[in-house]
Amino acid sequence: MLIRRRFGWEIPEAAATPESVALGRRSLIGGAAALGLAGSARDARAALPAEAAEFAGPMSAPVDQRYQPGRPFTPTENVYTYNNYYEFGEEKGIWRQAERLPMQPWSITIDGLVAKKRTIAFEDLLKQVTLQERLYRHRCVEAWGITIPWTGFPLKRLLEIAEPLSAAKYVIFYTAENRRYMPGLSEAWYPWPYTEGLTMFEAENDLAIIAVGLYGQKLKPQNGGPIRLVVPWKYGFKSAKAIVRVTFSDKRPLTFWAEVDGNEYGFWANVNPAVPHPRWSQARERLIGFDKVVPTQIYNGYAEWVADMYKGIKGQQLFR
Ligand SMILES: Nc1nc2c(c(=O)[nH]1)N[C@H]1C(S)=C(S)[C@@H](COP(=O)(O)O)O[C@H]1N2
Ligand SMILES: [Mo]
Repeated sequence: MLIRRRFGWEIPEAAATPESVALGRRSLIGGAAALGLAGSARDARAALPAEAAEFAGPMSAPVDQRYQPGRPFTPTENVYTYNNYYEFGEEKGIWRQAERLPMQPWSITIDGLVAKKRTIAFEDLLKQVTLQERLYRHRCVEAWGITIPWTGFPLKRLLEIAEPLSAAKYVIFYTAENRRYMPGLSEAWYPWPYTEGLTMFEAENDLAIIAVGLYGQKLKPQNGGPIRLVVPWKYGFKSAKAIVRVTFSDKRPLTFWAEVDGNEYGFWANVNPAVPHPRWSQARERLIGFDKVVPTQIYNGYAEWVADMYKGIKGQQLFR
């Protein structure tokens, strides 16, 4: 039975640990060297196990100019050190632990309602796609936002590779469970593995991407490396990190946070400033790294590309 408890990332930003405290803590544990900032990247990498060091490196691609984020990029050090990743723990500062996650070898199993079940090695998948850079806003349900350049490819391309049957209505993402490296997995009240899903029509939307890079570098483990989902018009919890299995189904999956508390976190989770979370407003968001609060936009500013998908859907909680 699930006991109702308060989770770190459910706490509205005003009540959460102020970032200045996190920054202070970071400088205590080694400042720039520990962060791998310019000039010290080599030292930082030397501290990682061989697999992790090998995985670091460039992952750049031409920018898709259609999507302009409309606000400055979040400083890299904030994006690399302020994360939600419950497999590693409930705190924002799990990056040092996460950076040890071995990402080689990595493969993705494709199964369920598909022409042919199979497992593809990460590097073989990369050979079948054309990478591009997408400059996206990201809006966490906790009322904070970041702005980041992802390197990746349309999720639609993964669907072409997977060849789902026409009976498939949902695509479901299951994510890594590495007990040795992910201490959060021993918190047994969470319904591991972290699971997310989309309807097929959402998955075919051009905005939905699979990311393998960030800021022109291979995706770091704390940001979901080596491979994650990015659906920028939805609350951040939909964008599952560290994908190991993609399943096609005719049934809606029970996703991770909906299973934890379906009243607070649903399947659709589209961003809407007018629909408050049961315990806080969604009208505004704090921009991490800028000490600035801005109004939240409907569909996180992506209505032009996504609103039509939901026109015929009535009587469902589209915004939670
Ligand atoms: N596997 C997994 N994916 C996850 C999460 C998680 O805990 N585990 N957290 C989600 C949440 S709540 C957010 S806001 C984003 C955070 O991504 P970032 O740390 O790269 O900014 O990842 C999402 N994907
Ligand atoms: Mo989030």
